[in-house]
Amino acid sequence: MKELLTDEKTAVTENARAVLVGLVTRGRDETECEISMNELERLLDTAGGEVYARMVQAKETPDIRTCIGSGKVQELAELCRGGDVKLVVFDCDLTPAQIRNLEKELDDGGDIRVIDRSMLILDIFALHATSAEGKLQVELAQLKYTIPRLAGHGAEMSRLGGGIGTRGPGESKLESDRRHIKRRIAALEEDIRNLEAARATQRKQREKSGIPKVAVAGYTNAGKSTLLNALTGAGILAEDKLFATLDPTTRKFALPDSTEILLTDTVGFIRNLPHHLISAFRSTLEEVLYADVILVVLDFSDPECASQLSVTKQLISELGAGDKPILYALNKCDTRPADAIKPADADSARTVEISALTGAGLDALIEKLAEIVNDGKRNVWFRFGHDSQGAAAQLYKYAAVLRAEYLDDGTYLFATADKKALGMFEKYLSEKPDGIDD
Ligand SMILES: Nc1nc2c(ncn2[C@@H]2O[C@H](COP(=O)(O)OP(=O)(O)OP(=O)(O)O)[C@@H](O)[C@H]2O)c(=O)[nH]1
Ligand SMILES: [Mg+2]
Repeated sequence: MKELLTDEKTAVTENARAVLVGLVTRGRDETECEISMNELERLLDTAGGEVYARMVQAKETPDIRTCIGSGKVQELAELCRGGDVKLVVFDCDLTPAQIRNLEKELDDGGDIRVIDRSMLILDIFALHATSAEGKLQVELAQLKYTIPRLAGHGAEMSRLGGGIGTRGPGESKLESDRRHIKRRIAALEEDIRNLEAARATQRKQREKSGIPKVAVAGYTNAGKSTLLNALTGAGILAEDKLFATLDPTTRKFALPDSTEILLTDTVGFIRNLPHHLISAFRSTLEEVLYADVILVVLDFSDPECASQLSVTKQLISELGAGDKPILYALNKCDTRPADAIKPADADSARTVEISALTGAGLDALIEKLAEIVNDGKRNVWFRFGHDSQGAAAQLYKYAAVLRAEYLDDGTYLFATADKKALGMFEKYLSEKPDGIDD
């Protein structure tokens, strides 16, 4: 069977106008709904569409038939008719039956398409997948999403899709044979397993080399790729779009003490990430599992910084990497509001404000990273006055002394000290003495 994801199906329909629909329910208050709707608008923009109008209904529980109440469906139909809108995007997940009912009731002979948040995210993934593995993962996620939705779709399935929510497997192909799709899913899973095996071999080689691994993770659009580019000149596509990066990229980076580390850029997180997407992209998302340290990048200029961090931390722990040391980079400090509050969820001793764009704070970030990578070891200067020469001799026992300078005001020792040594010799910690070469 021919690969379903073809270029023809990933063509963007620019400026598709859409009505966005959200629900304020018992478990989801107005603020939460608004945050999620703002994000939905950005997702739509990334997919190449634009918002015509938003509609929000407060409802204890979603309607089984149409998600929103019947009065609202009529209102929505009028809104679409008035604006000649052919696309409706629901912020919550819709069942196949809800999609069918809504499309039927909204449609007065036209061709209104109803999709949900998951389908929109899948669409963006289809648009941004570049590597073979990425494309396979997207196709798998789309097929897994589609198959339970095939039941009862009957003749409607023959409508050939186009534009937002239809990228990937074309509907007319899907109707042709359900078994075909199941076989395709099995074949995709097999291909992905093979690629995973190749990736595991690479990973093992890296592990053997003993080079510490740092995964750059965080909410989508936080600036992960920009940071990796700034540090290593990796040349990864970084842009003001959600999910610009789908494939992990790894680059070597030398810390100031010349320890080499591997930095890996990873796919971004988002709230309400569809589960089938997590399972299809598991091997890509799992990069954080094999890291020694996770560098969480946050967009400090975004008012939602704190909630984005909690989504990020939750996903990291769901992936099984919750016990790894984390360093927090509060990025975009060049454009953050003056009164931005540091998220309480981030360990303040391990938080550095940076701008991946201007380079501000990157030295401090690298220093902190080196500290964590070396498990608290730091390269520091100590000064021992003339009456503390005994202590200076002791330092040689507890730390690796890299350099000694005998100056008028005492002996200066530059050493790699671990936590214990740093504690023992804390009172001798010193600035680098003036007038000596690097
Ligand atoms: N002002 C400002 N913009 C930044 C900074 N870092 C990144 N950006 C911008 O933020 C946008 C997203 O950056 P990316 O590096 O693509 O973000 P990402 O986290 O890799 O995003 P995804 O791969 O889409 O998940 C781009 O337009 C960057 O130019 C920063 O420090 N300051
Ligand atoms: Mg990126």
